[in-house]
Amino acid sequence: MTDALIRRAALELATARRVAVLTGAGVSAESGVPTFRAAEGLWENHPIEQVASPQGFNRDPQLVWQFYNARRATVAKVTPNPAHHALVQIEKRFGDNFALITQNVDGLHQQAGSVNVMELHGSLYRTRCTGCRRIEDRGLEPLGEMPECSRCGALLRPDIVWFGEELPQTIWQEAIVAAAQCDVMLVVGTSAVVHPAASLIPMARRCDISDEKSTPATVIEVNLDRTGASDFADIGLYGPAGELLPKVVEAMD
Ligand code: BV8
Ligand code: ZN
Repeated sequence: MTDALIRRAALELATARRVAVLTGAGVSAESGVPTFRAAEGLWENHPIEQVASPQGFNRDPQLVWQFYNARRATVAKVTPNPAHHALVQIEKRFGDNFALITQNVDGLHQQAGSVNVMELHGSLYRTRCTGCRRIEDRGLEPLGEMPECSRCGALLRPDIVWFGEELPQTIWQEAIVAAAQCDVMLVVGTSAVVHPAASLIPMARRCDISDEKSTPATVIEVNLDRTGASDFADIGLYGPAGELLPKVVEAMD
């Protein structure tokens, strides 16, 4: 059953003009990066509002930095997996007609070689000053318990979009255009719970009426299980992305 679905997915991709990909934590799972909502996931041990909200940061910035320093240390030790590499292969085939929209903050897509990456929720690599708002790429070096700005001395925060915070508007607008104009949207490793990122999937189905081709995009979901996005998916490939995506790419040739 899966082989036939893989061939169908490969055919849809091979005949597409524009491809958009939406990834979530599941695409990094086989690299060893914990996801959020699985058992033992990140949110199980760290209530969201405590460590991924501005209120939580204002209440206990040290706890928040502990959470993010630990995630930076984890990501520093892992490498991209075959799912990341398969997406690089697809981008190479489509060039400028390819957009990779990620909810992930681990930088593994870029490390694998993806170029057109839209980070909807920021990056573990960057800090933002709570005083002068300077944004810096600090790699994944340890930042200390309460890192301060070298320019104004104010407390730094991760340059990450927390719950209740707006997404970076330029990137969000680019993601909307990519979703509306694509012929195929590949949705990989997301529970499709978080908005507005998850709304890109129905957006792709509705298509971009200003575009000459007004057919809705074909949505292909790659996930271990069915999710809230599955109802929008024309093709569902259920299993590890690190195994399925390379097979789809291989079948595209
Ligand atoms: C905003 C940074 C307004 C943190 C993140 C009620 C209904 C709808 C929406 C809301 C609501 N109440 C509140 C909201 C809004 C809220 C929201 O969506 N809440 C959810 C929880 C209901 N959204 C917001 O607050 C957003 N902001 O709305 O602002 C606004 C507007 C204008 C002006 C001011 C304000 C901000 C959302 C961003 C929050 N930040 N990340 C950090 O990362 O440290 S979100 C967080 O969840 C991560 O970014 C993560 O990427 C994202 C989504 O999770 P997933 O990536 O999907 O990960 P998850 O673990 O859930 O799932 C993994 C999947 O992979 C699973 O399906 C699993 O089966 C699969 N998988 C596992 N292994 C594999 C695999 N698949 C394939 N292969 C494998 N090997
Ligand atoms: Zn500063």
